[in-house]
Amino acid sequence: MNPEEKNLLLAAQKVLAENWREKYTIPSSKLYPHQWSWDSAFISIGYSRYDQDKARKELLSMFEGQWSNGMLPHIIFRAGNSYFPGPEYWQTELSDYRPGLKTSGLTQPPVHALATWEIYKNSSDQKEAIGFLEDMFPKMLNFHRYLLNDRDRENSGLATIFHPWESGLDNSLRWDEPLARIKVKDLPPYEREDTKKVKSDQRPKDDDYDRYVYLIEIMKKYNYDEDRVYDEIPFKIKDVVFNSILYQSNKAMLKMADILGEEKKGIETWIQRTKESYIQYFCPELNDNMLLYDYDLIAEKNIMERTAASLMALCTDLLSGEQAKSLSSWMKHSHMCKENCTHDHPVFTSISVDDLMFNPLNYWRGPVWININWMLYAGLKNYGFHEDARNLKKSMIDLIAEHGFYEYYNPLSGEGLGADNFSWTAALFIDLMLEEDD
Ligand code: 9WN
Repeated sequence: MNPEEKNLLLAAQKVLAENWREKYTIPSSKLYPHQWSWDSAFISIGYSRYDQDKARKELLSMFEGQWSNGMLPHIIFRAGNSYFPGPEYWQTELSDYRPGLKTSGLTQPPVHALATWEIYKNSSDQKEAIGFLEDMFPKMLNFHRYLLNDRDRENSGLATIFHPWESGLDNSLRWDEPLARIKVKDLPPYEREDTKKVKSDQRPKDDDYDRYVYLIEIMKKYNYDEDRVYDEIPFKIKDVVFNSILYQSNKAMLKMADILGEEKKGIETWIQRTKESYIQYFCPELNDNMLLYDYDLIAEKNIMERTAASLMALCTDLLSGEQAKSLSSWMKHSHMCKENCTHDHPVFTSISVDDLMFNPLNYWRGPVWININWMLYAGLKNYGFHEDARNLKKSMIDLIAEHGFYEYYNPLSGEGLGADNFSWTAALFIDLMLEEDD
């Protein structure tokens, strides 16, 4: 590593050190002062490269918030800092399943088993690593059981999400149509905190927030009872990103079960079910380029928006070599990338720059996100597209090196947007810098 790279690595570690709070890491002090679920998983992957103790604490502390029905909430409210909606708004005391800690009442993509596996692989102390697997395995099994039972009435091996926040890609174009159908009634007054801290043109619209809040009102009305919410909530999606991650996480669970000598049958059944439904739900007419589209259970149709989510099959092992090749060549020739960049190779945008709705500044509606690119990078490597993977890695590193550790980036100028000193950007940067080259 040259001195410049060393400095960058130290700068990334400094971001994480500043955001570390005894046993967990906040995503960013400006906007997100609590502990978030999938953030914790990405962050722990970064720590696993240089501080195993923090990596383990990060994930274990996240599961302190797990509900007794297995649900892992998307936020644990740790400190008194302002965020809307805060614990007093969620009123999770309405649920019989809530934990002792204050949490939100919905979940986020299950990246945790993948992260646990990375921590295990990157550990140099075998005994500690196994002890960690032993601690994590039952918790994650419970979480996945919840997702594939309570959240899969269709028995499809694909979990249903009830809220855009559960996708992690909150105001993605994919949710416009399902959200537009929702008629908001009797909304209690509320005040947004986010737009006091970040310019509003970089954040979701007020109309979207009304719907986010309204969906929580419905969950509260039914005391977070999964069955009743499944019946009543007007947003029910089989999300392709969420389920691609869940499937790969189950594969990681199998490897852990092997090491721990745990029963594998249940996990194998889930995997088999997902395998049988994945293409049927997400890629109804087998198209040549294998693009994937979420399935809207209420409208009973796919959401035909081309976004980075359409590429996520690459992060699973569900494609044949041929299918992966056509998806990756579609990626190369598509406009899902930062076109006017100064680098030789693109990083992927959240939606196509050709799309009429493309907005280079607004959150999940155009900007570049490092976690999405990092997952696509892993997918390219897994399918053996090593040169493409190397190019993507270099572009991510260059983008961060030039513009800093931001939440997201303007694809046209590279400018950092949203929150600064953003933890998962720093953590995944560390992972890229410290991984061994293929
Ligand atoms: C709502 C913390 C989270 C990420 C999400 C991202 C954003 C929250 C918000 O920040 O969502 O959960 O207030 O906008 O969309 O992916 O986990 O970094």
